[in-house]
Amino acid sequence: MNDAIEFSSTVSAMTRSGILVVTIDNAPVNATSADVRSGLEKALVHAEATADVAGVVITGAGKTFIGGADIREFGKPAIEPTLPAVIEKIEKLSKPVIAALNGAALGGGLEVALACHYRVASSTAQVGLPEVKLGIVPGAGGTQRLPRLIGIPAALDLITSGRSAKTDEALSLGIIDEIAKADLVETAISAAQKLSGKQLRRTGELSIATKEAAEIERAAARILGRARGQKAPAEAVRLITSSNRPLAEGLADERATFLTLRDSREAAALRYVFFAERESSRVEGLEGIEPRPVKTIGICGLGLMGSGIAVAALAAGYMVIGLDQTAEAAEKGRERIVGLLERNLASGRLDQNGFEAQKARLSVTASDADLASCDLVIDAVFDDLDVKIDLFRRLDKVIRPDAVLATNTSYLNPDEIAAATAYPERVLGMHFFSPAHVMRLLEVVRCARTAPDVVATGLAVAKKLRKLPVVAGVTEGFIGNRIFSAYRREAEFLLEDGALPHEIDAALEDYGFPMGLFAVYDMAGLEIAWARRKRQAAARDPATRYVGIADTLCEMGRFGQKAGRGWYAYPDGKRTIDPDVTAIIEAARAQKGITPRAFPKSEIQERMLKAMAAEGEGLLAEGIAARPSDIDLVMINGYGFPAHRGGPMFARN
Ligand code: T1G
Repeated sequence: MNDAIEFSSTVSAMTRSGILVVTIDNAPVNATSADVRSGLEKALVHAEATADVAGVVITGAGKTFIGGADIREFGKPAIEPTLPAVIEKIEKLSKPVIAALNGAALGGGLEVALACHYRVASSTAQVGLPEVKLGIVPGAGGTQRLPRLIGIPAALDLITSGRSAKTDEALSLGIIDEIAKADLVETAISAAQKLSGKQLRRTGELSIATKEAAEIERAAARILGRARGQKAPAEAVRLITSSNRPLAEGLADERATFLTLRDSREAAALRYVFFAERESSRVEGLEGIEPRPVKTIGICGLGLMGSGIAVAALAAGYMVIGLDQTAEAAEKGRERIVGLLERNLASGRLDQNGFEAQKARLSVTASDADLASCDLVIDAVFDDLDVKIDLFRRLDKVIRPDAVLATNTSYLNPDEIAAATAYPERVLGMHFFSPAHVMRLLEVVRCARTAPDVVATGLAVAKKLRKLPVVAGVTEGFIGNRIFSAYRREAEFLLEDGALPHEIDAALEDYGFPMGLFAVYDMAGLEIAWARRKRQAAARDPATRYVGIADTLCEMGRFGQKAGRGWYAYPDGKRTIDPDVTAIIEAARAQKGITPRAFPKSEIQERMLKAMAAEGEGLLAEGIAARPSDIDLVMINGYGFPAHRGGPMFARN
């Protein structure tokens, strides 16, 4: 072993047993920045020119191999060498180049590995080409080399979903050649020694199996159907399914497509979302504040929300104590939770050991006193102020003064709940979205008297639950439901002005929402919002515009899908435009003397976006939301706003 050679400030190497071991050390994720690329290129030139170097191993420092190209360089002037140029050099080197995957090999990171002549991975590594999640396609050979290695159908699945594959799957697919049983780099060095002087397997020269034409067509159709108009998945399909052509031709097409998409609005939106997700848990005033330790979580109310929260907490490794009003109800809650765990087991998301371990960490009770050992208690009982205040007063008596109390209310004022307790500083809102074990979004609501370390605890627990936390202040509906109310209000104004529910829904689906507002409304049921409107009626300002059409539907028992009719009718469960609803809307217009007019999709979309962004401005001005990107994350992760549009605040720019 000789001295280290610095090929750049982020790339160094040592020769070990005649093999040049090149390490990329570019925190935090070893992204292939300009410095990494030039360092790699110099290392390859050195290896090629140095007689006593028989091969090369490339690996990363820390827990990541290469997290991809440096996204922060996007949109900036290109600096040579480009990643494709470095990758071509790897593939064409006359000496074996081994990729030693010490952790995540994503995007450009996997593309580097694909150009190597052999890939060995540690058992904790993961591989993927997530570029479509950034509105782009792999731009350094991924769409051309991956199909050569694993076939078109498997490449289509990985690239158009952007998902990662763990090492077992990567080995069975043929992406990697070996999982290191001993030291990773030693394993790679011996692979290089074995391949030295041998015919090297260059991925780019491999031919592509073409026998699965029908399967490929079916897969492509499915993917395009799911893309909902996004460009990147469609371009990825085109590049992968046409990869059976000369490599250079495919690479040139891929690169041109990558560069076009990279500079697109869609990619800018998804990059914005990428960094926004990493920003959301950075909260002013919490720098250096340690969260309180949480090992055991109590959950009050084991209905739909409570059982979902319990499953998320068990999956995150917490002890869970579920409380319900009676022993029967508590037992029903356990069955519901265990039922969800069994579903995870059946779908392979959980193995038998995991299932047993999670079940073992769950206990249920009908006695408040059994929550005494909890570090955090989350209320998921019926959304009624008196019910919640009574519960919090009872909990105050049994749990430790330093334990944290959280309410999952969606619309009540958590300040009023906190004020009813002995230690309001330990109360905050943790607003989960249904189903709570699936939906990523978690609004962490800071009440007027919530202590900073309690907010920090909410954020830390959210991260451990693998949720996307967004901090919100106290207002009716916090960030999400407040914007949703504005969005719903504008949609109802449009109804009076001349549009119909299916036209508004079509405009929203055309924009990229998975489902239009009125269809969502019918699915969720109209009665909860009606009850709230009735509660608010006395305080409503008669001067503000109010649309009573939804009230009329509710008075007629049209509560939505489960009632067989709402904004739509559901003969045999199928959503159908209902002329009765059109008549109700026309009558409402006539009553107000409104002359309806037709609305093109674009105008409907514009009015809806404007209403959401205007409400967002209000939230920022009131300090309820800390930054526009937090509002966008809430709407994308909680209300189906298409991520490739960036969210209502991004979209207004
Ligand atoms: N470029 C620049 N910064 C990045 C980055 C990247 N590729 N990946 C992560 N970061 C930053 C991130 O913003 C954060 O910064 C810090 O690293 C830690 O990230 C040609 C063009 C690798 C699994 O899409 O999935 O290659 O907030 O909190 O949870 O085909 O980061 O601390 O200032 O997420 O440990 C394709 C993106 C790029 C992978 C690590 N690659 N990254 O997760 O840390 S496009 C990706 C991730 C491409 C080529 C194309 C994850 C991770 P800060 P983190 P983590």
